[in-house]
Amino acid sequence: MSATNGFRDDILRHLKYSLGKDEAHAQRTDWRLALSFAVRDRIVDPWFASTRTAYARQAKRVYYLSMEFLIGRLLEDATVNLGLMDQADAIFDELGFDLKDVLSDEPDAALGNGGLGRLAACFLESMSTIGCPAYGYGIRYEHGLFKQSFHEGRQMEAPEDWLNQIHAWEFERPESAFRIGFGGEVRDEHGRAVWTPSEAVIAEAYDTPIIGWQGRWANTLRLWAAKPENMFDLGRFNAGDFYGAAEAEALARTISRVLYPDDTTDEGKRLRLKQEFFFTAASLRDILRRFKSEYSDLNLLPKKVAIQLNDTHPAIAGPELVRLLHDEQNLALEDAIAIARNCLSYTNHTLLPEALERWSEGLMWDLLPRHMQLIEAIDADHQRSHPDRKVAMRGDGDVLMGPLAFGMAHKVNGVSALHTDLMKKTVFEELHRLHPERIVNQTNGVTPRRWVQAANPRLSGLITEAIGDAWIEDLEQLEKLVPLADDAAFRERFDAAKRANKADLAQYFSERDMPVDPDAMFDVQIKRIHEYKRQHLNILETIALWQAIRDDPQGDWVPRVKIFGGKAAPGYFFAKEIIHLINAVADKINADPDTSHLLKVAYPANYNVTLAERLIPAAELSEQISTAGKEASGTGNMKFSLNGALTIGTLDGANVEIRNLVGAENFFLFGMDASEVVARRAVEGHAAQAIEADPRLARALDAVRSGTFGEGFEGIVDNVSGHDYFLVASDFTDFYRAQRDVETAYRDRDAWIRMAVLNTARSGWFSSDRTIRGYMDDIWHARAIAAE
Ligand code: GPW
Repeated sequence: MSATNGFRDDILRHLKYSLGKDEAHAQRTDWRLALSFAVRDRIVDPWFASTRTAYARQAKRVYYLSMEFLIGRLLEDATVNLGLMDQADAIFDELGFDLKDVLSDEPDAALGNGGLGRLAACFLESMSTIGCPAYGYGIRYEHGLFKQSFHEGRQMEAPEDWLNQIHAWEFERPESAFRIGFGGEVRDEHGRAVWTPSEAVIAEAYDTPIIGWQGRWANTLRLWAAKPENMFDLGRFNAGDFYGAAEAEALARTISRVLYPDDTTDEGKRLRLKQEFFFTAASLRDILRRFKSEYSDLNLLPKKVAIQLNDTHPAIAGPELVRLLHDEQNLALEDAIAIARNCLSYTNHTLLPEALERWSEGLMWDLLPRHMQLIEAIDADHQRSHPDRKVAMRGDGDVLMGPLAFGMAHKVNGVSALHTDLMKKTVFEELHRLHPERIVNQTNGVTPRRWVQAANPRLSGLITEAIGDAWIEDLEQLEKLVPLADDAAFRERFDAAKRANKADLAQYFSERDMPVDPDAMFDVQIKRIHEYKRQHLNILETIALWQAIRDDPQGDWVPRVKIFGGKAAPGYFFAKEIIHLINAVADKINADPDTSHLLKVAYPANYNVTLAERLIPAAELSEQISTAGKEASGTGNMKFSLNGALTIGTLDGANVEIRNLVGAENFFLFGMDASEVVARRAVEGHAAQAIEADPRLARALDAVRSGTFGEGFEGIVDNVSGHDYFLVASDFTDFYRAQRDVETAYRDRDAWIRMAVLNTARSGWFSSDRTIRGYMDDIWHARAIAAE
């Protein structure tokens, strides 16, 4: 019997008995599901063991509340973490299938927009790897982030439908359900506030186990689905009113129907507030239920429960926990506030004013009347203890969720050193002065299991051969690669891995009508489309480069493929214009017979986690070019550096820390820093000045304005040459210079690879394992344990 037999038998058994499929008729999806069930079987025991151990040890549990979990596919991650990849490969080989093909059948679970949601997913995996007892809590959106396609270069949005097939990873828990109310009124009953909501929905739990590296520990991701209190109105149905009979159900389900497609801008919609309260309230009730099943003294709560708020989206947790403790558990208000604060902590992910959530007091009174009373009380309580200061949780008729979350948290963290520093100096300046111990930094990280081990098998194989495999759970061991940067044979193999990844990507592009030269430099900017991320700076530089090549087609140019990927929020007009321009420039440049062997633009539609896993291992240049002071951290930047891409970037977010670690000589820096940005903005006519001073920029803008790439781009030209809040014009000249430095460096392939090796070798600090340990030590005071 070969070692794969048990596993193989399980796959075949699931195909037959769980899916009811005969081997002879099984399709790719059937095989994928059979494999998923067989892998899932192997998660259940460690999952139970973890849960039991956490109970037995009376361990403190961490609860990570997030509106978004951008998980992507789960099968490969789980298979890798259980060490089953080779077996699975061999089994499917025998069955006559390509494992890769089977894995790629899984839909990409896009229950998030971008960095914030992906960070939550990396954190879940790291907490399981470390053995930190934890639950992720969020919403089980029926429809994740929309599918993007391009029509005549413009973004089209189609609904995403990941639940339209068997979802192998979740367990429905109809017995774990809570009634969540909205609206209604608050009455005083003998000095006690009694809230009677006017409507209610049921939050029902769905659990997904998240297995850590080597299957030692598994935590739970618990997502809430909204269901009606009463399935349907039989009376109305029997009376022939079929629509009316189903109305209540449809309305209730709306709450978990769709993920809001906004990223760093707040829509301010009533439904969004309902979603936030819905999952936060259900999670808190679940947390209290679990706590009360083990302990009776509520004063123990902060010793046993740490609740992390992923941005302000779950910030209503402050007042809701106070309400549960005070109104429902009869603690004194001051005690309820103190206990809640000692359980809660809050991560801030942006300083952009338009992204700081605020809800009108009118809406709050209407939807959450008791919470509004408590917010007034919490605010007053805070004002009382600091009578000389004016730091309100309310302003201009709005509840300010940042200050509310700050006030109700014992720790508040930023996500990179620069961002945390700016938090202290800007949005939370006054609150920081009052509570100088409260703000701490936890620089973001990414899980090396998914972003190196699984996504880049060629590189991970090479690393493991060179230094053993301990790096997978102790990423700073990559340092051991540093001396190998000077080893010609190692560099050659590193280069070979990168070239093979590039060849795979070139193949993928060519199958999608985007032929590219696999020997050209692969220059990648993948992230949400946003003004502050400045994809328009990148495309203007592309235009200027194209014009320069056309001027001198015989020049010594470095062939390049400019790769873009990303979605725009459907209502974000300017971002959509940028997408249109990139596609229009791609059409023009790619069709230019004089330059297309030297410069191509590739913009694959529907960028998602799965596409990122394909692009990042093949990237050579990572574009991290946001206006300094605007990108809180970035996490893509870390994935690139780990996979041996060099960064061209500003001193923004975690770029600063990447550059410090990999070395300034291995990083292409350009542009103004955060304080220069502020000063520059005060210069009247800064954009016009910059354009006047740089004929290349002027010419690129002229080409756009005069219709070289078609019509409809006045908005972008007017913005860059007018108000230009994000200083595209002022940073252009230095960006162009840095891009030429990149080319000079790239010409010496061997020196380039040396720099790439050093990027990989010195990026080990960016593991989300390190980040989670930081949260555990500084914020949660939680300890890792081993399952028994
Ligand atoms: F606005 N981020 C995000 F702060 O992806 F809430 N979506 C969001 O809605 C917000 C932030 C919010 C990102 C940051 O832009 C990025 O810089 C950071 O690396 C990431 O969150 C994770 O911290």
